[in-house]
Amino acid sequence: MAAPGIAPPLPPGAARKLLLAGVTLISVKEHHHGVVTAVFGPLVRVQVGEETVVAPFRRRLRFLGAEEDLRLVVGDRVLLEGRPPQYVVTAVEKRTTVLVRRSPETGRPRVVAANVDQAVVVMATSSPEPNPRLLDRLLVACHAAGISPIICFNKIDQGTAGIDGWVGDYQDAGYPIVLTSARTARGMGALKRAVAGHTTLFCGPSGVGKSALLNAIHPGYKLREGTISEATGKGRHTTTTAQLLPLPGAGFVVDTPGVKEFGLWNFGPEELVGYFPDVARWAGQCAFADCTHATTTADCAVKAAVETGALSSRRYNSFLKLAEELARQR
Ligand SMILES: Nc1nc2c(ncn2[C@@H]2O[C@H](COP(=O)(O)OP(=O)(O)O)[C@@H](O)[C@H]2O)c(=O)[nH]1
Ligand SMILES: [Mg+2]
Ligand SMILES: [Zn+2]
Repeated sequence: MAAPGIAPPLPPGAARKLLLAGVTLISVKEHHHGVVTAVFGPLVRVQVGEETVVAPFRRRLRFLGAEEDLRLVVGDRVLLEGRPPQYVVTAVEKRTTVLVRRSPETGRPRVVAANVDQAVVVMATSSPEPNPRLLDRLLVACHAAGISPIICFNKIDQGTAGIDGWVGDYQDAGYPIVLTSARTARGMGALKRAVAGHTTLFCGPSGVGKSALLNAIHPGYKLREGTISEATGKGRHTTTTAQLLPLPGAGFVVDTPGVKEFGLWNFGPEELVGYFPDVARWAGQCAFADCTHATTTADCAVKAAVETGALSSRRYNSFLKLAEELARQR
């Protein structure tokens, strides 16, 4: 028994617990909620209510979810301390979705954006030439992230010859498709309806018209558009950082820099079939529960569908290539 007026000795660990409790108390004292709209090295732009602030972030940021990439990205919901306009970002709320790519430099996961619910994957019908293999990768990455993809073929004012041979593959797979021209505004009504009320990431190669489409959705964005070099047909990189923009009405859109490649992250070849809706449809009918739909010849419903033309051989080959790549990454 401790003598009256003298505090009993603290049990081991209690001081630390009190300290932690104290720290928690301090951090909940005066915090604000915001959403990251752009990241510039050590500073982030954050929407806090009606206000846009540029703030630094704590070196030891507290992530409230178990995240793979401990760096702030656009779309992150954050807690800030301080008083306007002197804020510091102290914590990051659990991310509901993350679109993750494997960094081509380090091989590590890099989150492109957090908390988006759908993605518009943009390809031009020409200049730059559409890249269906990259399109397949981006679609798979969206499925893996739990983000609904919409395919947008832009620049239809230049004709659709570049996609006529294979656009049907994506219709058969059940993807929503919009054909647009940011230049003539054709198809823009459908695209606007598709993004209204959602948080939508625009992704795809450089020069396909992502920024132009967003400017056509809302001219107030005044996003810089690239110029197409006549000689190479390649867009110049004008969007250098992703940014989150509020839509008039409700929702947000995210403009992203162009991607040349997109490394897949954090799932194995056996999950891939679930991310190819057209392959999955036939895989469900396959006689072998553990069929990889690749090497087996007899009774594979997927291979049979390719042979009869019910499943696109181009999509099937894309599936095989990605499955091999994922198996190598093991
Ligand atoms: N002909 C045509 N050109 C377009 C269209 N959309 C964008 N562009 C042009 O394509 C170039 C690249 O556009 P940009 O929006 O910067 O592409 P991003 O890199 O995907 O953001 C610019 O010169 C745009 O004017 C379109 O629908 N038709
Ligand atoms: Mg751009
Ligand atoms: Zn099979």
